[in-house]
Amino acid sequence: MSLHKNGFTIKRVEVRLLELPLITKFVTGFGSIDHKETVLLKITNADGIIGWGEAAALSLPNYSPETIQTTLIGLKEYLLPFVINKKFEKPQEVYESLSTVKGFSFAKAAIDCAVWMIYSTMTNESLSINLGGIRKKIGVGESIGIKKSVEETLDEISLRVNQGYQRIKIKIKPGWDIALIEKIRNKFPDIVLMVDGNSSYTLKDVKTFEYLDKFKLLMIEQPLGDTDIIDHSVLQNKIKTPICLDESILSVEDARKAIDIGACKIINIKPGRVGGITEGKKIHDYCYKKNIGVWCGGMLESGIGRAFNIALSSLAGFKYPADMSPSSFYYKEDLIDPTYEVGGDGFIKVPDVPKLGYNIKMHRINKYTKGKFSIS
Ligand code: OSB
Ligand code: MG
Repeated sequence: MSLHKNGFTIKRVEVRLLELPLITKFVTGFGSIDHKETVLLKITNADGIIGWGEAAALSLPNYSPETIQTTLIGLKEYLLPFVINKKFEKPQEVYESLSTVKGFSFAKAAIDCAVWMIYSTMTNESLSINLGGIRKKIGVGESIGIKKSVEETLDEISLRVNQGYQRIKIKIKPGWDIALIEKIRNKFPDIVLMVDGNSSYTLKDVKTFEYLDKFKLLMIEQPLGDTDIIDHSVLQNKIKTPICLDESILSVEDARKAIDIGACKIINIKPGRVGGITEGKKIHDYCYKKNIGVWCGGMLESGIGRAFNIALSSLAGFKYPADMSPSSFYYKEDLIDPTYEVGGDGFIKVPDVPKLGYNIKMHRINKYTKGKFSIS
């Protein structure tokens, strides 16, 4: 630990915009993702140690107000000027130093994660160990988008269940819900099943959710609007199935308020949505104390972003499987090689080596880069 007793100074930051072609498009209650733009950040410290981070915002402001384009502006104009040439003692301080900038969670997450990777190199311990993780492997599930037909959905479920995925999450929207879930339950009475509404319902749809109660769903994720935590508490009072919040929770303070008013029983923690793994761990720690279950969601990140999701998921309170839709289903090639591997038991091994824990493929990053700039 002596290496970091003098802290570290962020000397250079390179920002890249990538476009990763999607083999399969991903359709949700908020719209369709046809190609995946993503932002990668490479931070170099004064000792030449490198850290990578990913801002996996979406191209359109449908899931969150931040988009790939505003991430780039946020990094360049508001966030990177705060950290460049500054000296920090602990990785958490970097995220804290950005607190006067509101929003830009995905951009902040990229910085935060890159700094944790540098810290992992400095301490010569894995990301998981640095975060206080205890799990050696994490359970995973798939998030299945809205398909053209029920049959296609059933086929996808069969495939993943046979591959070992521990739970199946189905995207729903008004008109693509009860009939679908009924058919899924008829064919798969015992699988661990949940749904995600991606904010596409309102309290006018209470009956739909009362009806869904009979399908033994593990949870219902973000049925109502992102700012509707009061309405979520009304809905939670009317149904037995636990509500899990995704879009509504951007910070540990949001988590505290949602839990206090009974808006949810479970929280989906995504490093990108909450500003990184520093804030993600805070939300975890708070929920752990309150006995609120958490799990790690995804944003179809490349393997670079996924590496941080996996490390975070190794904390004790991550008691439900993480969203880890298979890389090979969406991407012809990942930016890490080999990519994370889901075993037949539905677990991914948590890397026990320092840095990212996976090999970054620089030629692939270069191949998919559409633009870049750097600050030093
Ligand atoms: O709501 O969880 C979501 C992807 C993009 C935007 C929102 C969501 C998702 C997913 C993907 O469900 C899950 C994954 O990354 O495997
Ligand atoms: Mg969700």
